[in-house]
Amino acid sequence: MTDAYFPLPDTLAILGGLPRFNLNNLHVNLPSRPDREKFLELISNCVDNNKYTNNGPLLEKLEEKIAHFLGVTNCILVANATLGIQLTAKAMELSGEVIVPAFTFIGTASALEWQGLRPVFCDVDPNTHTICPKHCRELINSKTTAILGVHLWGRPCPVIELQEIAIEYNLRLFYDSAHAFGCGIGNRLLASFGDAEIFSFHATKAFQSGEGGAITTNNDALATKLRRMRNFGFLDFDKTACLGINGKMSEFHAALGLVNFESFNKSIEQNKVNYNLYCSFLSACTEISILRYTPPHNFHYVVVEIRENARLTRDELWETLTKEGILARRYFYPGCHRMQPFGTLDQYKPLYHTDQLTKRCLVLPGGPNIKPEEIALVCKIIYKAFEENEAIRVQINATAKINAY
Ligand code: T4K
Repeated sequence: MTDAYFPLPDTLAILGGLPRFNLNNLHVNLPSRPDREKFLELISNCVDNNKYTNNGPLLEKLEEKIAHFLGVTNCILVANATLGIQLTAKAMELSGEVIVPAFTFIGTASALEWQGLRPVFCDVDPNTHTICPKHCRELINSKTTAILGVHLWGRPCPVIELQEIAIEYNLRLFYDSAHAFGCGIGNRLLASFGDAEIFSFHATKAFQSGEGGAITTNNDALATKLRRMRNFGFLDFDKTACLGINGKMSEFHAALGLVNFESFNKSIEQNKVNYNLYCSFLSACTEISILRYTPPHNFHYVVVEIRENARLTRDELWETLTKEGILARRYFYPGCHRMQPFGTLDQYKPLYHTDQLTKRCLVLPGGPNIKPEEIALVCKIIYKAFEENEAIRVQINATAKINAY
């Protein structure tokens, strides 16, 4: 590492220096930028054709492209992944309890609760961060009707073991694939495992349509039901087949999706370059480890784990970075089992590995738009923070005491 490339901060902001990113904060997963001209052209077509939503041509085109790309029979675009999970749970007529990892975004668990289902929180494998099949088995009882695995950070769940459990206990199995667009196992992309998979196309995701999501499945009957349910249950004008809701994606969102779809491969190539830069810059840092990905992967989340014996805790490092304008995120602290309405910070059912990981993980600014020099500076600040651990701890403790009065 050369100092010309890494302008060494004299004094860290937490110790009184100037924040390095004071003009423009550095965010996690900044949205990928669409080709403006193509996007505006599609939007302008919507206006010319007076077609804004309800199974429009852009939505149909995007569904077709995604299904083909992911190698799955059906892609049902929806307004967002949270609604996608709700629709899928409803369409599969789940009841009682659904086993789900607690180490995930709160939306995964809320979607179940919103459907009147009881999320039963499962621990995760500390190496993969995905649902632990052994613990999953222990949680099954007569009220269990399904397992909802989460391909966290785009790392695949143990799909074969989960399928075996589902068959053995006659459970439905579906996946929250919010992070996992373009990720896979061997040469099979995630999309067709279990009964269905649900992707998020939120602005902060590797593939984004502003807001949006997709349900993918090889089960044609389930897909037909989902398409109806997404549109109030309509079968035809004036005729409904089932209970439905408004879960549709608009043509504007589909337009953004179509444009971003064209540049998706380029965008994840850039993610990979940026991710590899982090890996090489931080390779000498013995206090943190970067979560590794096996291709095919979108390399979208740059997740580090702060080791137990590190000179700063995760929260101390997080506070130090935040003061510099580096808005790293503590996803998914403190775990759904310790968040309302499922539990509180003090009252919760402990989950050993989840409780460890939610205290140790930090997501660093990444995505396709971050510049190499920004990555370099983030890494330099991380090294410096560990070196200055004592002063940082004194400062954080002093601030905490002042705030307590
Ligand atoms: N399952 C999992 C495992 C998930 O992670 C998620 C969503 C879901 C299910 C549900 O999917 P959706 O129903 O949303 O489709 C964000 C996202 O809102 C959420 O979609 C995502 N996971 C979660 C991990 O992150 P916040 O509250 O952390 O987002 P926010 O607004 O702080 O944005 C993150 C950063 O991105 C900011 O630092 C600024 C930047 N940003 C964000 C937006 C929206 C921009 O620069 N421009 C933007 O337009 O939840």
